[in-house]
Amino acid sequence: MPRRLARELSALDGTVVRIGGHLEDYRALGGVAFAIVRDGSGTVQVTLKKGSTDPALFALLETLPRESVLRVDGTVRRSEKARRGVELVPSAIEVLSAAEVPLPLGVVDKVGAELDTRLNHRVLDLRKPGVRQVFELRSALLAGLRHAFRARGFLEVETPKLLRQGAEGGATLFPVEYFEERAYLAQSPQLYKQMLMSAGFERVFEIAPAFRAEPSDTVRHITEFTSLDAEMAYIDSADDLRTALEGILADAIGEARGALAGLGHPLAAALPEVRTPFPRFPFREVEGWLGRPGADRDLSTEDEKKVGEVAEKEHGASFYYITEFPTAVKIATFYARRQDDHPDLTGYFDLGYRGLELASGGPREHRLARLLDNFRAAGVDTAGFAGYLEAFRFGMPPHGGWGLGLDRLVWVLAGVANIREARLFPRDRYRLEP
Ligand code: AMO
Repeated sequence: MPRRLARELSALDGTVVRIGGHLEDYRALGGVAFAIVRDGSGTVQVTLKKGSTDPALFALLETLPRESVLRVDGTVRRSEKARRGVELVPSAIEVLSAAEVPLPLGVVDKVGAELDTRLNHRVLDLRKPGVRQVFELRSALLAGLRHAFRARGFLEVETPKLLRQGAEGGATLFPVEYFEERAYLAQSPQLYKQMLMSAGFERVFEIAPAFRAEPSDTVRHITEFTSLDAEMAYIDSADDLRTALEGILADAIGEARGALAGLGHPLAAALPEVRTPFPRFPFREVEGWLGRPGADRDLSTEDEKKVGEVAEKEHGASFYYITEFPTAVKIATFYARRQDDHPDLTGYFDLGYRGLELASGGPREHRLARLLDNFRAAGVDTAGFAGYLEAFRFGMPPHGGWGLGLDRLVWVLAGVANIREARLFPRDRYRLEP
């Protein structure tokens, strides 16, 4: 007999079916007993009645630990009192896998456990429907993002994650023993997405893990995150990038909202109607709001929050760009192009959402001589960058791109408290397991 899902049963009144799932709860009340079985689509009430149900089934469920995995065969019957309007009257129950007792983490407990406890026992935590919903939102968003990129002619690519050199500064590189050599885990696909511009691919995107040895223990940093990267050739200005990015986000979030709403998903309403264009605030203006005009200092977390407040209060915007980062702030970003008419400014921008940096990007330096100047200014040795630099020697179109932290986007859209909750099995300074 093929297995049916909990959500299918309301249409199957009177039918003999098989279900499978975890035993969420069992309650005996005199002559009747109720077992709640949870599968990936919801729960089923299995109703046992003294006199008509095999007494062995009562005995089995009485002693079976919560969260054990069961298979139940039975008849679907209308019931006013059951949650979905139907219950299952069992004829046979088989235990497929018994759970140990006690459970280290309750699955239906109303009392919230500490995040650390939840992450230590993440498999049990993920069984909670509210936790699973975050990943349903994530999956819907990924589908929407892929469609939005493809609709704009972007090719999805995959670049190496084992590298000889990093692109985002030595402090956050993870070294790896690589036979007789030292390699590093990729902090970003930066160098490769640019090389693909020289390869003539023109528009690429990648959704892949990025690794940063990020020692700070914050709600916004993890050591393994999913980076959503894009690169576009023949751009005329940074605004070409911003227009593409905001359009992709608006389309992807809109598609995800539609898809989730169609399923009656509780998080559909959490996805905002995204209005474009997003306001653009030049960095020099933002420095004024922060009371330090011309200071050329990068934004701290507190600064970012302040900018988010101004965007919300004065511009009614959740999403916004901070544009034209000064060269002094981006000096380590050797691949960032300085403006030809304003060499103290780059075309670099951040995408913010209510005080959180979601993405950063900008036009790249595609002229080899100037790129080498940037390496020198950044104090970065070109040894180990031969493959990257070769891409500039045989014809490189002007180009630019951005990197967006997918976990940050899911975190804020799902409305969970910590970026770790947006990943199935997060990695941070103190967590390599589970
Ligand atoms: P950047 O270093 O700003 O830029 O990273 C891009 C985006 O990635 C996310 N992010 C992180 N998310 C979680 N935990 C972390 N430790 C973490 N570090 C970064 C953020 C950030 O905005 N190569 C450039 C992009 C480009 O210019 O195309 C880059 O990596 O959301």
